[in-house]
Formats: sequence, C-alpha cells, structure tokens
Amino acid sequence: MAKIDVLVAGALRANALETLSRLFNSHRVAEADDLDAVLSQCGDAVRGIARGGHFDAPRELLKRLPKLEIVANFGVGYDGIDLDYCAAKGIVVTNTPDVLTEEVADTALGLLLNTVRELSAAERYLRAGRWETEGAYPLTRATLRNRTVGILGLGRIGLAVARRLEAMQVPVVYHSRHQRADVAYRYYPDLTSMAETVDTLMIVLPGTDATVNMVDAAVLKALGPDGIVINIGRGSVIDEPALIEALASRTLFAAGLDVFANEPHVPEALLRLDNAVLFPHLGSASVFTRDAMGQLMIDNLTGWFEARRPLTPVPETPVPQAG
Ligand code: 8YV
Repeated sequence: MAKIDVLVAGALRANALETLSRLFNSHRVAEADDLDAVLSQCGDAVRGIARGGHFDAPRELLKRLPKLEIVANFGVGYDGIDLDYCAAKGIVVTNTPDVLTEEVADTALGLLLNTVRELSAAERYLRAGRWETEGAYPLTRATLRNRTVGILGLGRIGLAVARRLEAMQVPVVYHSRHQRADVAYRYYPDLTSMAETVDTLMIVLPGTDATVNMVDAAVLKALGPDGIVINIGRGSVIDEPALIEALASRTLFAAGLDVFANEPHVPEALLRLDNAVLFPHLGSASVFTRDAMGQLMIDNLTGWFEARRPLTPVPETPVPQAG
C-alpha cells in the first residue's frame, strides 16, 4: 500500500525523523523558508503534519493542504496552530501531555531555586576566580523559607510543581479558570487578589488568546518589591515590557524565565538585568522526555491513520467516531 504523505515540519530529533520516514512518505520542512518549495511538490497529497518546535501552522499554511486530516504536535502546548480552522474543517489536532509533566515540573523547581538563591550567579562568581580573591559569595537576600507560591494554572504540570513545593514545606495557593475539587490548596478566583497575598508567582499556563498578557503591570505591582515571577508556561502570558520595567526599577525582586514572547529572541534589556535568570526554553529538553514526546506524536499519527483513534487529541478539535 502506498505510504501516506506527511509534512514533517520544524525541530524534531533525528530518531523521530527516521521513524517518520519509515512509516510515511515524509516531506521535510526544517525551516519556514523551505515551505513553498516543499508544498509545490506535495501540498495536494499531504494528509498529516508532524509539527516540531517553532514551526507555526497558521490558516494560510493549512489552507494549502486540502487533504489534511491531522496535525500531530510535538509538545503539550499547541499555540501557533489555527484551531478554529482545524475544528471547522474536521482536522484533528493532537499534543503530547503527561510524558513531559515531571520533567517540566523538575525544571520549574530548578528555575525557582536558581532564581531565589542566585545559583547561576554564584557559579559564575566561582568560575571567575572571585571566591579565592574576594571571599564567599554574598548571602542571598531571598530564600524559599517564608515564601508562599501562587501557581497560575493548576493543570497537570502545575499540580506536579505544587506537589514538589509541598514536599519542600513551601505553602501553595493557586489561580486557574476553575477551582479543582481534588486539591486542598487555597483557590483564588482573581489573579490580582492572589498576587496581593503571595510573594512568588509560578506561571504554568498555555499560550492562548485568553492568557495573553494576563500577568500585566498591575499583577506585578501586586506582588510587590519582594516579588518573584517564574515562567515555565508561555512567554505571551507575561507583558514582557512591563516585566522588564518592574525588574529594572526593582519594584519586583527577580524573575526566572524559561519562555519568552518572541523566541529565540530575548530582549537585550532582559539580558542586561542581574535579577533575571534566563533559560533557553528547556523545560522538557532531556533526551528521555523528548524521545517520549516524539513517540507519542508518532503514535497519534499512526493511531489516526490506522484506526481513526489518535491517543491524545486536544479538546478544541473533534475526533470523528471510528465507524
Ligand atoms: C517544547 C513545550 O519546547 O511541550 C511544550 O509545550 O513548550 C516544550 O516541551 C516544545 O514543544 C518542543 O518543540
């Protein structure tokens, strides 16, 4: 039987690319610039997209694929895919939840500890020879002791972060769209009210129209001058210029960021700040977890094409019942 045509777009690991070429007639688009050339060859035949990092699937692209049935996303977050268009056309979108939950939660804790206790700065101090010449690294002004963490977004990853904090004796409260019935953490229906009562905000939200700039100047002000913001969700959730302003004027104590508004670009003003810890979007970036994500993305494609049963479809796009 002829292999099914799949567009393989964006950053994916070599072993995933190899499996995709074995299972499908795989059309590789590593960079958006290559798109026109590839689509002129195969656009009419493509029935699936394997979508890797930093490759958007806007309406203009999707419209050029008249036979498209499924967009299998490599990642739990699926911003950048036009969901309205997919839902209207009956195109299924899948993501990679669960397999990355613990890894991203580990990174969130690492970023929090690093920001609070200045671990990266302390290591730079040692490597620069300053321990020997100037003595011990200064005591950190911040500590996790006596802090309360407000988690913004208590989904799978938020919950895994909360459990880690609980084990570290750090009190946790949360704000999300709905109160959860299965946890005892205090729920705040209003984000600014939560920010007024906590000193540490842990952002674990996806990037959607509803979450854009949710953490704005007012929320940052409510956190106060001891406030620390950690973002492991999406850069679009924070008003980035407002954050830079708050950090620069020390009306906010510090920030730890794994995600940015316009990746991989990080604003020069953020790079200059010594009260920001900056990671290059590495929340899920271990070989173990990225392989599990790649496998789930591929299993979603094969599940769909073999039995109309994708494993992890997103709620916004309908999955027609197998008949
Ligand atoms: C990855 C992520 O960076 O899962 C997500 O939503 O942001 C990360 O795990 C990304 O998906 C890989 O391209």
